[in-house]
Amino acid sequence: MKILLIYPPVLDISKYRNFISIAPFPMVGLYYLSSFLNKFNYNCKVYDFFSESWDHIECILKEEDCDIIGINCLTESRFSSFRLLSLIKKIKKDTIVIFGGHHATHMCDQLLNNFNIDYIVLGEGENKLLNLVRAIERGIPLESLRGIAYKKKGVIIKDLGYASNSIIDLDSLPFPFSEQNRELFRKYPDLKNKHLELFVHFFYQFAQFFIHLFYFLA
Ligand code: B12
Repeated sequence: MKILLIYPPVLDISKYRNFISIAPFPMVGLYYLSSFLNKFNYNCKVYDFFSESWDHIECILKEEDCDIIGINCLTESRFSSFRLLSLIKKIKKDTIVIFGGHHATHMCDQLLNNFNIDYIVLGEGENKLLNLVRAIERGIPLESLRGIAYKKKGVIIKDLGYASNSIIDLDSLPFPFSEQNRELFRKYPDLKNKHLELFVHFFYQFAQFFIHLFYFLA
């Protein structure tokens, strides 16, 4: 089974391109998932579309042959996740789409009711995604799976055992980055030359925190 895991573009790059607030560091979650699945002999690859154009993304999706696509969904980048989902459902109708990440976990009912998502993995993903992929491959009933949400005959089925299947010994996980995918880091700003911007970023985040706290307490 071939699986693609995708980070959608973050926010509107055209609007924010000069501001480092937007994910200056590569994300790690999907790389952990991919190296974990590959350890079990799946063919899993990650695309980080951090700053890619939608035309480029469409070309890559058309070229890639895969059975399952997993999409990361955070609150701030959720609209990109939804756009990616529609694109996949338009050009790769039979591909199974799985969502995961913080927004998908906590808003799973809303997402399943409003979008054509096949499955949502709730919370930590490694064991749950492996079990789900195996179940899809082998036709195992999904009711037995922990930490998965999906729709069956219009009804949402979800197992909220987020913490079940958690990996206790994190050192047992394979290292997320291989020599090949290390080159992906190229698309991120060179942090060595960005101290000032980093400072501005963290100052901005702190200021936002206190403004929210002020409004909350007032
Ligand atoms: C480190 C960090 C960052 C780093 C990322 C560095 C990195 N190497 O990943 C930086 C500084 C870049 C960053 C940026 C942002 N972050 Co941040 N970040 C975190 C933090 C502290 C840890 C994330 C992490 O690495 N976790 C470890 C990895 C292994 O876990 P993971 O990514 O969640 O992935 C696992 C599961 O979620 C799941 N999973 C995830 N995606 C998928 C997809 C599929 C298909 C499946 C099956 C499973 C799955 O499986 C993975 C493995 O178990 C979290 C807080 C937290 N405790 O998680 C906040 C957090 C994720 N960030 C948050 C926010 C808001 C942001 C920003 C929007 C901030 C901003 N205004 O710019 C940006 C947006 C980034 C983006 N791409 O959209 C929020 C998200 C809230 C939400 N509801 O979505 C969090 C939860 C903090 C919070 N409590 O507010 N962040």
